[in-house]
Amino acid sequence: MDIKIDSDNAFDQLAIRFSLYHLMIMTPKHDSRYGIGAKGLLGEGYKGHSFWDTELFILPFFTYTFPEIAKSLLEYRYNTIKGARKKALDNGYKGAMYPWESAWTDDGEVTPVWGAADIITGKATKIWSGFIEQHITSDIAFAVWQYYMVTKDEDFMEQCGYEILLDTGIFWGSRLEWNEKQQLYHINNVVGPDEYKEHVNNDAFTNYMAKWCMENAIHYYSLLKEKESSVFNKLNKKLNLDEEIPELKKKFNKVYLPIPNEQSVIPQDDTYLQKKEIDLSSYKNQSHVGSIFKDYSLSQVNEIQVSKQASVVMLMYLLEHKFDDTVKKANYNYYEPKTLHDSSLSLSTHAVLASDLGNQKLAYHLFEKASKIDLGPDMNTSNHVIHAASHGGVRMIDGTLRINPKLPDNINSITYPLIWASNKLKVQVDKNTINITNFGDKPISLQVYNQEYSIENKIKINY
Ligand code: IFM
Repeated sequence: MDIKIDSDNAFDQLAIRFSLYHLMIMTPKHDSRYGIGAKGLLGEGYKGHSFWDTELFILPFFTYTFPEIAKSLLEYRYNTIKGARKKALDNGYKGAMYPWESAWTDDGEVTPVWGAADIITGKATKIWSGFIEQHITSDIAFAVWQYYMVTKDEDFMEQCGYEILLDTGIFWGSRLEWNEKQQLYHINNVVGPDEYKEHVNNDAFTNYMAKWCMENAIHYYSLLKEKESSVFNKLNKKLNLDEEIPELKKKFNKVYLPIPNEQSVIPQDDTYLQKKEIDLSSYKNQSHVGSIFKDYSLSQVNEIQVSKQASVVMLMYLLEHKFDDTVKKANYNYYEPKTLHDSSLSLSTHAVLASDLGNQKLAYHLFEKASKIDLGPDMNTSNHVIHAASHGGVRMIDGTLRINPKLPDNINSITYPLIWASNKLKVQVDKNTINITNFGDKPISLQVYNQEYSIENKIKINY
């Protein structure tokens, strides 16, 4: 699993190994009744609960290097599906609505209801995430699909994966709200990944990911039905697929997605772009996260164009093939200056997108900042123990392995292992060449800088 970095700054290698070490020690590999706590193994921050941090930020590392561990983590989500169904039912929906925070397998939703005191009223602030931060349901489906695309593990899909993909799609179908005026389905009253905006309608990340989740459910329903497999019959009986999925299909084309405006900016939600703008410089230069709450309460922050963490930018990273570079750049440039990176999940996503957009200097700067969250000179950043998710990190685009390295100036080479469909690979990247060795017994296909390659043993590509 070692990622070797030859960098002018020796700290980079240390930081990567620090992350690898924590990823390995904090993950319960032995028992799929446990997930990863958002603060790792070292302490009790977030009560050891599992969030979307696992599926979108940590799991890719395991999917590409230790697929059996990734499988165990996904089985944990399968083991909690009962609680997800209960949550859906309690809220008047169908299917599986995953808890925002998850603990023991049949606990269901465990997000605390009350948090820190509001600086204006002195009263405890309600934590809405457990009620309305719902994108986790699509995030889990996305991770299942990503694991399947990378590993081709049909066995897991038959035991657990298809059921998660189908039942999460069914949830979203029942969650949609018809908007008579627009003649479209909306998703109202949610918290998206940007937790500084509560009770918003049509959060871009939530809507796009929900639509992706529905599309995936429809796709796998058709595929399984066509094969007339025993899995189909079992799931059809359990989830009433022949009724639910045609219903979902009818709604699918009418799901509203916020589209880029004239400046190519996708509105983060129905009201974000109309909110007031303030000078954020002191908060952008803060030494400790959350400094905005010394001046504003959460409900005041709700009315300002300021974001806690990557939200539209996170969407551009996950569904990157759906947006062109103009849109990616416009959104990055619009939202990053308004983002305080008050969540440790934010810097790594921005670093990857900055690199995609060709700004290697910025990408390296953000990578450095991200790697100092738990390992930097400011000891207070880890008061509540490490930030598990900022130690995750590699890409598969729509089922295809893609390697598009862009080394920042101070990094001379990177070497890392990967497992693709049970084939072990070694990737070595330096300033001008990429060497890929396939130790497996099957040739693998992949894309490097938009060129298709098939690798049986070894390939050297000059770039
Ligand atoms: O899941 C995250 C969330 O995105 C931001 N607040 C902290 C959670 C746990 O890390």
